[in-house]
Amino acid sequence: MRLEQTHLDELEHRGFVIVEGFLTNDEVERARSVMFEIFPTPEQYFAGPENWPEFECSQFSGIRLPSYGWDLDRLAFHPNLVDAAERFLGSDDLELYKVELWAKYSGAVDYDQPLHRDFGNHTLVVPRSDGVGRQLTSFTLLSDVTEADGPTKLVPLKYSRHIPLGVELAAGVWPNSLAPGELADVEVPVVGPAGTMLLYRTDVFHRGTNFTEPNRSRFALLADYQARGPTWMGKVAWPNQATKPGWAAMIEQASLRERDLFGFPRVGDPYWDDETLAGVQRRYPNLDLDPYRP
Ligand SMILES: O=C(O)CCC(=O)C(=O)O
Repeated sequence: MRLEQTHLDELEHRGFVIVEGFLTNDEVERARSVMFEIFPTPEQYFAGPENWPEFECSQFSGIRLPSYGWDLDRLAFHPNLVDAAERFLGSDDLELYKVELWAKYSGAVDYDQPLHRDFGNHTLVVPRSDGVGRQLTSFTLLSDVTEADGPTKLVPLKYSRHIPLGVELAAGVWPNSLAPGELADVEVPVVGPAGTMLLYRTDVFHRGTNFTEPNRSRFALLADYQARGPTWMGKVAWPNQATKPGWAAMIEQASLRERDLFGFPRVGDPYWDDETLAGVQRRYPNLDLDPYRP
């Protein structure tokens, strides 16, 4: 679904927007079949949680970085997500600065988090209040999420604008300066069917929450965007992922524009010469390099 201007206005003023039906059912089903090659299905997991001790290490141990497989990879640069990022960030020169696939299973670990703002580990400084040079973070739900499924909870900006940016970080407390329970009465849970999109600003207080029933699970793909340029913002260094299985296949299948989102050298960049073309072709044997030839 292409986002309406009203969605982007809500993102701007409330600090987040929850969009049901962002993905088609077919897109969800294809992504889930790739995902369950990576993670156990709920049925597999709950048949023997002791077989999957890796999910018990920490609440973040269910996070996998790309590449996953095309039908899942493509959700990180879904045309309607890129379109929303372009419109919200006011630029078509975008950088996809983080992608994570996150599986959570009830009972594996304590998933509760304090309220925090994501800019703490997405920038070296603080976001500008006029929005210049800002970032956009997203969760695409890949399972149905109810109140029992550990939904993300967010605080509309109007309840937190009075809390100066950076106080929690200056105090050296990650990631929260709010007392437990503070603002709990105004938290909004991100519930919805698989295929729902959450977009939020990095200056919005939010938190992960615990499952409240057994045998529940939650799966989501997180993809974050910023306009290319500032050296003080980001999260994942793509070259550090580029030797992973599936990476070459993803880059080969991606369009010129999609490769650009990862920072791949552009058409016309002086990087390209006969030697680099030959080397890149060896590294990505199925990549059509013709557009890059000087
Ligand atoms: O998983 C979630 O629902 C939120 C996680 C989160 O906010 C974080 O880890 O920073």
